[in-house]
Amino acid sequence: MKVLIDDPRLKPVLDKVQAGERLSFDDGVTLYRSPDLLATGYMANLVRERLSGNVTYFNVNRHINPTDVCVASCKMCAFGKKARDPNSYTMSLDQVWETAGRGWSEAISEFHIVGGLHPELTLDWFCQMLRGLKERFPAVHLKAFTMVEIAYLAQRGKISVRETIERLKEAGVDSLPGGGAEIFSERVRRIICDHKIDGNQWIEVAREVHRAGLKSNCTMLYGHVENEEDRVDHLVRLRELQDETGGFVTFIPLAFHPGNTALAHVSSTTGFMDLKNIAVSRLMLDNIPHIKAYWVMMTPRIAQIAQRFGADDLDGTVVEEKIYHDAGATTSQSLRRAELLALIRASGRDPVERDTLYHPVVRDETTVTVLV
Ligand code: V47
Repeated sequence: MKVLIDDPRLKPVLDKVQAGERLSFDDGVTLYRSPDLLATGYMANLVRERLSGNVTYFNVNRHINPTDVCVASCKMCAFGKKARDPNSYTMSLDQVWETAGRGWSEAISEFHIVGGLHPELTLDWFCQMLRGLKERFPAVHLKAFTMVEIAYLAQRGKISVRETIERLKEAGVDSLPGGGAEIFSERVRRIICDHKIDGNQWIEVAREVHRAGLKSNCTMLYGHVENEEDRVDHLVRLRELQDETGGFVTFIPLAFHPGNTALAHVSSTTGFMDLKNIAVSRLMLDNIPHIKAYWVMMTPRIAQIAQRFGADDLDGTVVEEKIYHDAGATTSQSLRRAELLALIRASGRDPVERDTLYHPVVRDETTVTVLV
């Protein structure tokens, strides 16, 4: 089929995409530098439809952030606070369990649990938290702890990363979210998050997680001080690990929100940039099944368009979001299931409710069945 391309530099990339060939580092940089968003989106949509057809996935989930106390001081983060800060909080176990149940209905299939690097909460405390959640909500999938939190718990407990993961798995962790990856480039990490594990360590923890038989997501934070090469390097390193382990389920490009951070002078990302990141990641990450347009971060309006630029997932109802709202996000803190359905249908896609690992969820008025 003849495809209209404004930017002739994209022609060799189009040939590869049409032939189902892997794109190179240089192709990634070319895509990022090209102003031809429509051609990039066309190619990403081709790949997206090869993988997921006309379906867009979503889930019914709730975020829980047990504490915002964090020993790191990442310049890109508005969420973490010092323990001495009167505005910081740390939930008791009872409060975590009570928060999980607040507004809870049979519908919720996932708790997404992440928090700061708290200097006093131990691995045992988190294992108790997980056991308590499983006892109270046995059908809910626990997607918990970023690679950064795992590394910190291991370091504090003076045990290996492998043992830390095994203990959390035994206590009830079902999979891991993709946060904390930011951008792997050392130059950039020194500026935005020099207090936490480096890119190689993030990859190493993810490798251990996958070796332990757990799936995880992965992310990339863009729109701060990184350049095109940094982004492509990040994507290629995730792609390499995925070739090795196959453990990543979904990739989520995260737009930097500068509000209330030490990088408040940085301009917010544009809709153009948000769509470009969705499209380029779909094209580069040929071995990761799903690309998520996280509506909290990119607004429901852009997330809706993203479904035609490479994304096949919109995340979920979320219910209570803190990390982006602390950094000035103006989106709502939750969407109802019916709103997600309407958003997806209005862009001509077929909504499919999924659980965390993409098994379709079937509902009638009172029960939820996960088709495995
Ligand atoms: O880890 C922190 C990033 C992440 C800011 O796995 C910021 O399904 C923008 O990882 N501006 C948390 N981003 C969100 C996240 C996530 C979201 C939805 C789904 C999944 C999943 C994962 O947000 C953090 C960090 O990388 N972040 N501060 C900020 N100011």
